[in-house]
Amino acid sequence: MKIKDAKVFVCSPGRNFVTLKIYTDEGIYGLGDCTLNGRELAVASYLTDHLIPCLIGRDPFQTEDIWQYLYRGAYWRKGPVTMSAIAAVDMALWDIKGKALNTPLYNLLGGKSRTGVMVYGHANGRDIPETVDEVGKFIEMGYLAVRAQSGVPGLPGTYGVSKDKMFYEPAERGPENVWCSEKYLLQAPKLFEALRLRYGDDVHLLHDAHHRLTPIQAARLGKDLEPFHLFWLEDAVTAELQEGFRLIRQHTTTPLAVGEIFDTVWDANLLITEQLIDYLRMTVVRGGGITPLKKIAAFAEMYHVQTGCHGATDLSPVTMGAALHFDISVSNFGIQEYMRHAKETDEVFPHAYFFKDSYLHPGEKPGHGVEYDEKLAAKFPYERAYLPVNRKLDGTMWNW
Ligand code: CS2
Ligand code: MG
Repeated sequence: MKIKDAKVFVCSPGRNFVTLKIYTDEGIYGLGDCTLNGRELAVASYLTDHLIPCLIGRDPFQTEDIWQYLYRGAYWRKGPVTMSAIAAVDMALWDIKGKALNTPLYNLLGGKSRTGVMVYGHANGRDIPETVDEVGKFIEMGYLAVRAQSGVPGLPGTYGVSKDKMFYEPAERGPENVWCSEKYLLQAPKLFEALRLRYGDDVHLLHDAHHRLTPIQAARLGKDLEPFHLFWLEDAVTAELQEGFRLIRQHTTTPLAVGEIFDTVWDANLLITEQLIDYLRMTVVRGGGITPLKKIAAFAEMYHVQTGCHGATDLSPVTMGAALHFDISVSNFGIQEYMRHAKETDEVFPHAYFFKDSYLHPGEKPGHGVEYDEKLAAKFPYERAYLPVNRKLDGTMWNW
C-alpha cells in the first residue's frame, strides 16, 4: 500500500477545524486533526506546502519511520504548529492501519484495558449558586466527574464562563478579558465548599486555573482546596519553568494537572521525573500524534503520573476519537476531558464514539471511527478567529 495523495480541509461548523485526509493507492484513506485554535492556517500551510510532498509514495504502515522523518527531518523541532501538523499525519496513518487491518484502533495499541473511558464535563456559571446548579445537570446526565468554573465577583467575565451553558466556546472573537488573582483566590475555595455541601464527596470535582497564578498563589489555592479533595487543579501556573511546580508541591496535596499546551515530552520531563504533577494533559493533536503519546504515557507511568487528555471543543472530533482509542488501552489512564461539540460540528464529523452509563466508548469501527462530511463542511467556510487575551486590572498583559 502506498500514500498517493493528501489534502487539508479547513471548515468552521460552530468553530474552526483543520483536518488532514491521506489517500492510499488501495482506496483506503485516513483522517487526522491539526486544529490549532487561533493559528489554524499556519498548520494548514505547514502540511500543504511542506509535509504532504514528503509523504507521497511512502508506506502508510510505517508510522514510526514517518514520524521520525517528519520530526528529525525538519531540523527545526517542536512547537505547536510543527507538532500539530505531524500529529495529523500520525493520526491519519493509524486510522489507515486500523481500516486496512479491519480493526478498531485500540486493538493496535494494546487492546482494551477497561470497559469504558471516564470523562469530565464542563459546568460553569456567572456566580457560585448558578455554577452549583450547572454541576447538578452534569451529574444528572451521568457524569462521574465535573469541572466547575465560576464568575468572580468584581470581574466582568472570566475564563470558562460562557453565555450558553453547554458549549463553552474558548475561541471568542470578542473583547479582552480582565483578571485579578486576589479576587479569584478568595472565590474559588467558596465554590468548592458549596459544591461539596450540595453534592457530597462522591462526584469528582475538577478546576482549571488556566495558567494565571504564581507558584505561591497556586500553593495557597491548593491548600485552601484540600478540604474539598478535588480530582485535580489544572494549569495552576504556566509551566515553562517546570521546577516552579516544586514550590506548589511542597505546600499542598491537591492533585495537579498540566500539559494541554505541551507539544513534546521535553515540556514535561522534569514534571514527570520529579513527580511534580499527577496528570499529564497532552493529547494526540498537540503532542505529535498517537506514536509519541504512547511513549510519553509509558514514561509517565514509571513515575505514577496518569493521563488526562485535553478534550475541549477546539479539538475536533477526530482528536476525540483517536484519543478515546488511546484512553481505553493505556494502562495509566486518568480521565478524558469531554466538553462536547456543537451539533453542526458533530454533523460534519460523524463518529462512532458514544456516551453511555457514565463512560465514553470509542466504538468498534475500524480505525479511529471518525468521518468527515466534505460536502456539509463546505457550507461552513473558515472564519478567522482568535483566542481571547487577558489583562490584569491595571492593564498589564497576562495569561488568558
Ligand atoms: C481549557 C481549554 O479545556 C480546557 O482545559 O484549558 O478550553 C482551552 O482554553 C482551549 O482549548 C484553548 O483553545
Ligand atoms: Mg485547561
